[in-house]
Amino acid sequence: MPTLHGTPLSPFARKVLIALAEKNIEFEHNPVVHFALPDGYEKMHPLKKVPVFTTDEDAHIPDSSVILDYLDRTHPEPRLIPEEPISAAKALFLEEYVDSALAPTIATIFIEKFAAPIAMNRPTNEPLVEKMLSEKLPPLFTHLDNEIGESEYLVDGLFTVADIALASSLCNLRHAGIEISEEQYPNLRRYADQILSRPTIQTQFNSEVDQYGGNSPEANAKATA
Ligand SMILES: N[C@@H](CCC(=O)N[C@@H](CS)C(=O)NCC(=O)O)C(=O)O
Repeated sequence: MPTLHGTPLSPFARKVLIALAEKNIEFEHNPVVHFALPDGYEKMHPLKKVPVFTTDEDAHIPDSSVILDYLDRTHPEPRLIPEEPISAAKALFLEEYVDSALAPTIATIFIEKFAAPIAMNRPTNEPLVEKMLSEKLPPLFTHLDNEIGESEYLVDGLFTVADIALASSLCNLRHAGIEISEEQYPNLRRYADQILSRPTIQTQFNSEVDQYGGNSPEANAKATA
Protein backbone atom coordinates (compact mmCIF):
# COMPACT_ATOMS: atom_id res chain seq x y z
CA MET A 1 0.00 0.00 0.00
CA PRO A 2 1.32 3.54 -0.68
CA THR A 3 2.44 5.67 2.26
CA LEU A 4 2.08 9.38 2.93
CA HIS A 5 4.83 10.80 5.12
CA GLY A 6 3.93 14.07 6.86
CA THR A 7 1.91 15.41 9.77
CA PRO A 8 -1.66 16.41 8.88
CA LEU A 9 -0.97 19.81 10.46
CA SER A 10 1.39 20.61 7.57
CA PRO A 11 -0.65 22.53 4.99
CA PHE A 12 1.31 20.66 2.31
CA ALA A 13 0.76 17.17 3.73
CA ARG A 14 -2.92 18.03 4.27
CA LYS A 15 -3.22 18.83 0.54
CA VAL A 16 -2.26 15.23 -0.17
CA LEU A 17 -4.64 13.87 2.50
CA ILE A 18 -7.52 15.76 0.90
CA ALA A 19 -6.60 14.59 -2.62
CA LEU A 20 -6.34 10.97 -1.43
CA ALA A 21 -9.79 11.26 0.15
CA GLU A 22 -11.30 12.89 -2.95
CA LYS A 23 -9.94 10.07 -5.09
CA ASN A 24 -10.79 7.41 -2.51
CA ILE A 25 -7.25 5.97 -2.52
CA GLU A 26 -6.18 3.68 0.32
CA PHE A 27 -2.86 4.53 1.95
CA GLU A 28 -0.84 4.27 5.12
CA HIS A 29 -0.04 7.43 7.04
CA ASN A 30 3.32 8.12 8.65
CA PRO A 31 2.73 11.48 10.37
CA VAL A 32 6.37 12.64 10.63
CA VAL A 33 7.12 16.26 11.56
CA HIS A 34 9.79 18.22 9.73
CA PHE A 35 11.71 19.10 12.92
CA ALA A 36 12.13 15.42 13.93
CA LEU A 37 12.71 13.51 10.72
CA PRO A 38 14.02 9.95 10.87
CA ASP A 39 17.63 9.24 9.81
CA GLY A 40 17.93 8.77 6.06
CA TYR A 41 14.87 10.92 5.25
CA GLU A 42 16.97 12.86 2.71
CA LYS A 43 16.92 9.71 0.56
CA MET A 44 13.17 10.33 0.16
CA HIS A 45 13.30 14.13 0.00
CA PRO A 46 16.64 15.83 -0.71
CA LEU A 47 15.35 19.09 0.86
CA LYS A 48 14.17 17.22 3.99
CA LYS A 49 10.62 18.56 3.88
CA VAL A 50 7.21 17.00 4.33
CA PRO A 51 5.29 15.56 2.57
CA VAL A 52 6.69 12.60 0.65
CA PHE A 53 4.48 9.97 -0.98
CA THR A 54 5.90 6.46 -1.34
CA THR A 55 4.23 4.49 -4.10
CA ASP A 56 3.48 0.76 -4.27
CA GLU A 57 6.62 0.43 -6.42
CA ASP A 58 8.65 2.08 -3.61
CA ALA A 59 9.23 5.29 -5.55
CA HIS A 60 9.50 8.33 -3.24
CA ILE A 61 7.69 11.40 -4.59
CA PRO A 62 8.52 14.67 -2.81
CA ASP A 63 6.52 17.93 -2.82
CA SER A 64 2.76 18.27 -2.43
CA SER A 65 2.16 19.75 -5.90
CA VAL A 66 4.19 17.01 -7.57
CA ILE A 67 2.32 14.38 -5.55
CA LEU A 68 -1.07 15.82 -6.55
CA ASP A 69 0.01 15.78 -10.19
CA TYR A 70 1.13 12.14 -9.82
CA LEU A 71 -2.18 11.18 -8.18
CA ASP A 72 -4.14 12.91 -10.93
CA ARG A 73 -2.26 10.95 -13.59
CA THR A 74 -2.56 7.59 -11.84
CA HIS A 75 -6.12 8.08 -10.52
CA PRO A 76 -7.80 10.53 -12.93
CA GLU A 77 -11.24 10.32 -11.28
CA PRO A 78 -12.19 12.87 -10.15
CA ARG A 79 -9.81 15.18 -12.03
CA LEU A 80 -8.09 17.77 -9.86
CA ILE A 81 -6.02 19.37 -12.63
CA PRO A 82 -8.38 20.42 -15.44
CA GLU A 83 -7.84 18.95 -18.90
CA GLU A 84 -8.31 22.25 -20.68
CA PRO A 85 -4.83 23.88 -20.81
CA ILE A 86 -5.77 27.42 -19.75
CA SER A 87 -7.87 26.13 -16.85
CA ALA A 88 -4.98 23.85 -15.85
CA ALA A 89 -2.55 26.78 -15.95
CA LYS A 90 -4.85 28.91 -13.79
CA ALA A 91 -5.28 26.09 -11.26
CA LEU A 92 -1.55 25.31 -11.08
CA PHE A 93 -0.62 28.97 -10.66
CA LEU A 94 -3.19 29.54 -7.90
CA GLU A 95 -1.91 26.41 -6.17
CA GLU A 96 1.60 27.88 -6.38
CA TYR A 97 0.36 31.31 -5.21
CA VAL A 98 -1.22 29.77 -2.13
CA ASP A 99 1.70 27.43 -1.39
CA SER A 100 4.46 29.99 -1.78
CA ALA A 101 2.81 33.17 -0.43
CA LEU A 102 -0.29 32.42 1.66
CA ALA A 103 0.80 29.16 3.31
CA PRO A 104 3.98 30.59 4.92
CA THR A 105 2.06 33.64 6.22
CA ILE A 106 -0.68 31.50 7.72
CA ALA A 107 1.96 29.08 9.02
CA THR A 108 3.51 31.88 11.08
CA ILE A 109 0.11 32.70 12.62
CA PHE A 110 -0.59 28.98 13.16
CA ILE A 111 2.76 28.40 14.87
CA GLU A 112 2.24 31.37 17.18
CA LYS A 113 -1.44 30.79 18.07
CA PHE A 114 -1.57 26.97 17.99
CA ALA A 115 1.86 25.37 18.28
CA ALA A 116 3.63 27.83 20.62
CA PRO A 117 1.26 27.56 23.61
CA ILE A 118 0.22 23.93 23.01
CA ALA A 119 3.43 22.21 21.91
CA MET A 120 6.35 24.63 22.33
CA ASN A 121 5.61 25.72 25.87
CA ARG A 122 5.96 29.45 25.19
CA PRO A 123 3.49 32.29 24.84
CA THR A 124 2.22 33.54 21.48
CA ASN A 125 4.28 36.33 19.93
CA GLU A 126 1.27 38.64 19.58
CA PRO A 127 3.11 41.50 17.76
CA LEU A 128 4.24 39.02 15.12
CA VAL A 129 0.67 37.72 14.70
CA GLU A 130 -0.61 41.30 14.47
CA LYS A 131 1.97 42.09 11.78
CA MET A 132 0.88 39.07 9.73
CA LEU A 133 -2.81 39.99 10.12
CA SER A 134 -2.43 43.68 9.38
CA GLU A 135 0.37 43.70 6.77
CA LYS A 136 0.98 40.33 5.14
CA LEU A 137 -2.47 38.77 4.84
CA PRO A 138 -4.51 41.70 3.43
CA PRO A 139 -2.95 41.87 -0.07
CA LEU A 140 -3.10 38.06 -0.36
CA PHE A 141 -6.71 37.90 0.81
CA THR A 142 -7.69 40.79 -1.47
CA HIS A 143 -6.27 38.98 -4.49
CA LEU A 144 -8.02 35.72 -3.58
CA ASP A 145 -11.29 37.53 -2.84
CA ASN A 146 -11.15 39.00 -6.36
CA GLU A 147 -10.22 35.68 -7.95
CA ILE A 148 -13.12 33.87 -6.28
CA GLY A 149 -15.75 36.51 -7.02
CA GLU A 150 -19.15 34.89 -6.80
CA SER A 151 -17.97 31.43 -7.84
CA GLU A 152 -18.07 28.24 -5.85
CA TYR A 153 -14.49 27.28 -6.76
CA LEU A 154 -11.36 29.21 -7.75
CA VAL A 155 -11.08 28.08 -11.38
CA ASP A 156 -13.84 27.89 -14.00
CA GLY A 157 -16.43 26.29 -11.74
CA LEU A 158 -14.22 23.24 -11.13
CA PHE A 159 -12.89 21.82 -7.84
CA THR A 160 -9.12 21.73 -8.45
CA VAL A 161 -5.70 21.58 -6.81
CA ALA A 162 -6.04 25.34 -6.27
CA ASP A 163 -9.04 24.77 -3.98
CA ILE A 164 -7.22 21.98 -2.17
CA ALA A 165 -4.21 24.23 -1.51
CA LEU A 166 -6.36 27.14 -0.32
CA ALA A 167 -8.64 24.96 1.81
CA SER A 168 -5.63 23.36 3.44
CA SER A 169 -4.15 26.70 4.49
CA LEU A 170 -7.58 27.91 5.64
CA CYS A 171 -7.74 24.85 7.92
CA ASN A 172 -4.61 26.09 9.69
CA LEU A 173 -6.08 29.58 10.02
CA ARG A 174 -9.18 28.04 11.61
CA HIS A 175 -7.06 25.89 13.96
CA ALA A 176 -5.40 29.16 15.02
CA GLY A 177 -8.82 30.63 15.84
CA ILE A 178 -8.71 33.41 13.21
CA GLU A 179 -11.90 34.27 11.33
CA ILE A 180 -11.90 35.84 7.87
CA SER A 181 -13.64 39.23 7.94
CA GLU A 182 -16.95 39.04 6.10
CA GLU A 183 -16.91 42.81 5.69
CA GLN A 184 -13.44 43.04 4.13
CA TYR A 185 -13.39 39.79 2.13
CA PRO A 186 -17.02 38.74 1.52
CA ASN A 187 -16.22 36.35 -1.33
CA LEU A 188 -13.33 34.68 0.46
CA ARG A 189 -15.37 34.34 3.65
CA ARG A 190 -18.30 32.71 1.83
CA TYR A 191 -15.87 30.46 -0.05
CA ALA A 192 -14.08 29.44 3.18
CA ASP A 193 -17.33 28.54 4.94
CA GLN A 194 -18.38 26.48 1.93
CA ILE A 195 -15.10 24.72 1.14
CA LEU A 196 -14.43 23.83 4.79
CA SER A 197 -17.82 22.09 4.84
CA ARG A 198 -16.89 19.87 1.90
CA PRO A 199 -17.08 16.31 3.31
CA THR A 200 -13.44 15.32 2.59
CA ILE A 201 -12.11 18.56 4.06
CA GLN A 202 -14.44 18.73 7.05
CA THR A 203 -13.66 15.11 7.95
CA GLN A 204 -9.92 15.81 7.77
CA PHE A 205 -10.22 19.02 9.82
CA ASN A 206 -12.38 17.38 12.49
CA SER A 207 -9.96 14.48 12.87
CA GLU A 208 -7.20 17.02 13.55
CA VAL A 209 -9.37 18.80 16.14
CA ASP A 210 -9.99 15.43 17.82
CA GLN A 211 -6.27 14.67 17.83
CA TYR A 212 -4.69 18.05 18.57
CA GLY A 213 -7.34 20.44 19.89
CA GLY A 214 -6.51 24.03 18.96
CA ASN A 215 -8.43 27.31 18.98
CA SER A 216 -11.08 26.68 16.33
CA PRO A 217 -14.78 27.05 17.21
CA GLU A 218 -14.99 23.23 16.89
CA ALA A 219 -12.14 22.72 19.39
CA ASN A 220 -13.58 25.31 21.79
CA ALA A 221 -17.00 23.63 21.64
CA LYS A 222 -15.39 20.28 22.49
CA ALA A 223 -13.38 21.79 25.35
CA THR A 224 -16.46 23.32 27.00
CA ALA A 225 -18.76 20.32 26.36
N1 LIG B 1 6.80 23.06 -1.72
C1 LIG B 1 6.78 22.05 -0.68
C2 LIG B 1 6.83 22.75 0.68
C3 LIG B 1 6.93 21.73 1.82
C4 LIG B 1 7.29 22.39 3.14
O1 LIG B 1 7.83 23.51 3.22
N2 LIG B 1 7.02 21.66 4.24
C5 LIG B 1 7.40 22.14 5.54
C6 LIG B 1 6.45 21.64 6.62
S1 LIG B 1 4.86 22.36 6.54
C7 LIG B 1 8.78 21.59 5.87
O2 LIG B 1 9.00 20.41 5.72
N3 LIG B 1 9.68 22.46 6.30
C8 LIG B 1 11.02 22.06 6.65
C9 LIG B 1 12.05 22.91 6.00
O3 LIG B 1 11.69 23.84 5.26
O4 LIG B 1 13.23 22.65 6.24
C10 LIG B 1 5.53 21.18 -0.83
O5 LIG B 1 4.54 21.64 -1.43
O6 LIG B 1 5.56 20.00 -0.41
